[in-house]
Amino acid sequence: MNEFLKKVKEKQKPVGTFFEIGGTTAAECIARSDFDYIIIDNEHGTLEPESTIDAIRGANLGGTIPFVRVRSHARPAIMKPLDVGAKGLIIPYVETIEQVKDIIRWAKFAPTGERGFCPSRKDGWGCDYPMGENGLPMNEMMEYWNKETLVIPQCETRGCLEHIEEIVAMDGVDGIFIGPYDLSIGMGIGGQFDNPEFLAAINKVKDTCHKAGKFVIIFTMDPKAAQKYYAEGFDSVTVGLDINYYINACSEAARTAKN
Ligand code: 3PY
Ligand code: MG
Repeated sequence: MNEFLKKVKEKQKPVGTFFEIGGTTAAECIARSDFDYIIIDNEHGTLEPESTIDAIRGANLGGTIPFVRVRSHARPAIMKPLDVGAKGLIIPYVETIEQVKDIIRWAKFAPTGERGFCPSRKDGWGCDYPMGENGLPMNEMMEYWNKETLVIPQCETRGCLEHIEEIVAMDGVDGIFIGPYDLSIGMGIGGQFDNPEFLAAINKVKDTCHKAGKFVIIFTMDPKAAQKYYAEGFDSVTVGLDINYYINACSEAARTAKN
């Protein structure tokens, strides 16, 4: 079973952070911390396919779960992170059911979707899950990967919020990631995370996910807010960006030295 899904099912409160700094060493270091997963950010971050594979290697070495936030909904942007070993995709700015159908098409193998197959890093270039006479039949391998790699659209537009029941019900959508900044901007109440309208929206997303047997992740910059989200029943919280932890720790050390 996908390691993140296992932690969700066991109510372990998996906590993650965005990986923006880049580099195998930085990924390996953050993977040694208590974060259960990192989201290698190809949307707001600067990472490209080649730097993404390096970050995934670092995450694997340090022992954390590598997710990738993709840069677009196009086939190469969806397929490549999965081929190089991402265990799940966070898909930003989903607005329509049609978009989600396309994302599933590229991210999941048949019969759920139409993901293309080639031995690649995900399966040790065919060494980990050999095909053929002594290996797994192709259909079993596709079924394995469909379960192992998660498709997690972001709910951060009015469109996604309005269609949340249909989106969450889709076979191939494993869970939802709430992007509070963009969602609140889309609702015309940017940054008002205590606004009753915003709270009603995120609770609706959470309840809809749970009714459909899917998980829900929410982002916050504030670790204290994460405690509240777990208490309210969110399955996972992504807290902040690695880059801020780095800046803050450096500043704190310098300030302490001077005082
Ligand atoms: C948002 O809050 O819009 C996000 O996408 C979190 O990164
Ligand atoms: Mg966003």
